Amino acid sequence: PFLHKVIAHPEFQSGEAKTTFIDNTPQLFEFPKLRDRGNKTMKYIGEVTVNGFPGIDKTTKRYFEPPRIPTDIELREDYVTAKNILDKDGAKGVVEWIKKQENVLLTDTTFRDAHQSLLATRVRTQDFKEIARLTGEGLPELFSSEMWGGATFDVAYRFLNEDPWERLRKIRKLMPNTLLQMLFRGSNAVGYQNYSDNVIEEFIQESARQGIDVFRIFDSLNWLPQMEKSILAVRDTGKIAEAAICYTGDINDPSRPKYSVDYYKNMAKELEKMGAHIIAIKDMAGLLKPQAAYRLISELKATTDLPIHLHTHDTSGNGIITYSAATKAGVDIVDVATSAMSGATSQPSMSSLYYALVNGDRTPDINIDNTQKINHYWEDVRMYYQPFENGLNAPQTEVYMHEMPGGQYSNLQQQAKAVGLGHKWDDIKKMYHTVNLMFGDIVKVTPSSKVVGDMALFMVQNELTEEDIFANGEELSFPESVVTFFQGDLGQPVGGFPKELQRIILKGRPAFTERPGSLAAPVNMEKVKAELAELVGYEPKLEEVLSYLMYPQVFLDYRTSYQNFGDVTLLDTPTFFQGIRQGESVEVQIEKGKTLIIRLDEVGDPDIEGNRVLFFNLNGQRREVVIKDTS
Ligand code: 3PY
Ligand code: ZN
Repeated sequence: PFLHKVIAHPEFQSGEAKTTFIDNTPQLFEFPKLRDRGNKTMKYIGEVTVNGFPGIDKTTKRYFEPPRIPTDIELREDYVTAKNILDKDGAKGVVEWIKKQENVLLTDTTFRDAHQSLLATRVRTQDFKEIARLTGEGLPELFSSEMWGGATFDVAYRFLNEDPWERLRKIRKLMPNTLLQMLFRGSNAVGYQNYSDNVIEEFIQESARQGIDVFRIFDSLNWLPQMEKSILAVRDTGKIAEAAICYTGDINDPSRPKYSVDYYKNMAKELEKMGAHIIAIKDMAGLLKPQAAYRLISELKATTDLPIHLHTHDTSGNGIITYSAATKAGVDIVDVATSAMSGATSQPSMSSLYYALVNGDRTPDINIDNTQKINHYWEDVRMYYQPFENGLNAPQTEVYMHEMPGGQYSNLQQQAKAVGLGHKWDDIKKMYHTVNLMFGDIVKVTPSSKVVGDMALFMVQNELTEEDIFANGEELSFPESVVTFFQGDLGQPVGGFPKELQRIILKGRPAFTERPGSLAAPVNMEKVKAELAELVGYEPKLEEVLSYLMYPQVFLDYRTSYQNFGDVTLLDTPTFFQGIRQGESVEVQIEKGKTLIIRLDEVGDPDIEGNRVLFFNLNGQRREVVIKDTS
């Protein structure tokens, strides 16, 4: 019947139909398009139903009540948000506005660092979409929402079959009056290696164009030359350049003089000179103890006129005390997460901080009832992701020993499990500490923290001690990331590389001390675009070229998965991770007013090649899908 309608159409009959025929008469093509989307969606559901999702036990399906979506968020009419000020008065206007605030301001990290640090970055766009608008409307006083960058870019493609740019666009639309903030790894952008300067600039421009307002820029070794291009590129877009100083060590510990108060003060001054609008202290592991926080923030406030934004992780359980001390010392903004997604390796809780400061000085100006209501939603949604929990549900003061970033903790744990070293996790944490000292006590944050993690895994896996490395290192073949790190690929660590270890690891290979970006030729974007067009079979958008430059194989795999399964972001999370069982049905809203109702009637036995026929019912029509059972 579909073909008959097309053939019978006068334009088709006239023999003049061009490709615009499809655009001009979409109603004729709707049915097959819908059918195609239905087939792809059933293929995905069939695939997870039969073969499971990586990291999730497929034998016992878990069922959930729908999350509590708040229905009675109180609105604050006419409130002028930080985003409204940016759009009207620019970055300078926002800086002036921050300085005028009496209360401590909040950044909500629920959409980025919180789930990166608790749930291996696995929270899906579908679950943000449900709550984003209510968060923007219910918490207009927030300075910003951190919702992009860091590991979210890579994990979206790699594990969630999602396009991170699409996530950005969706959240942008749902939160028009909230500053959207991203974490940007300086010359490493959202990757693990250095990129040419023009790639960094293009990435920043495109991210700003698509909705990022605040770029938190850091370098994984605190090496200033790696940050300058990014700061300037952000300034050029008119958005806010927040330059971050990574905090490590302990300024109050006289036995660790390398990272002293003066070290941080000097860095702040340099970043101010480079053009930063805001200075962030990025305490990625949660090492900043309360009294050190008071001292550091007081000294920084006396050093620079720029606002200070403090980021910590609550791994030790001391986060709220640290923020309370920092607030007393005059910190302008602190990073918190909704309670159900806070604590442990994540940020301290937004509502705990509110109550810690209520009826006193500088209490955050938020609607605490709205905060609680939004938190109910997250209490429920977090359950979906239970298989990705890192198991750390109590304070762990051991972090002061291993100094592992909150965002790395769950990732390295997964990496260890993947190579069969899950049971050696305690040894790996100790080795991480040893490796840091062997490397000369470096700043550890993505990607430098990954190098330390790779080396620690390598040593535990091969049962090597520090002495073994120095005695027999010539015969060992070190992980690639370790070799390129010692060559200078990530830049120069504070105080330089330890010479003897560098000699052992490089085995005569050259090392350089120049900024890697200054050695790399600019990337010919047109050429890369043509290369990608060849691979995907259509003219890619700039954002796709950038994704391909950051993660070539991951991006191509995502495209293949998209070809096979279509837009899987539309599935609810329990179905996405676990599929459906015989007799169950699921509704997938693919567009406003267009819903697929998919029921699984029967799962056939595998044939000799392992193929199973799955009998579905799609909107009342019987359908068969063949899935290869890989078990
Ligand atoms: C990242 O770069 O992903 C981080 O979260 C660093 O803390
Ligand atoms: Zn962090």
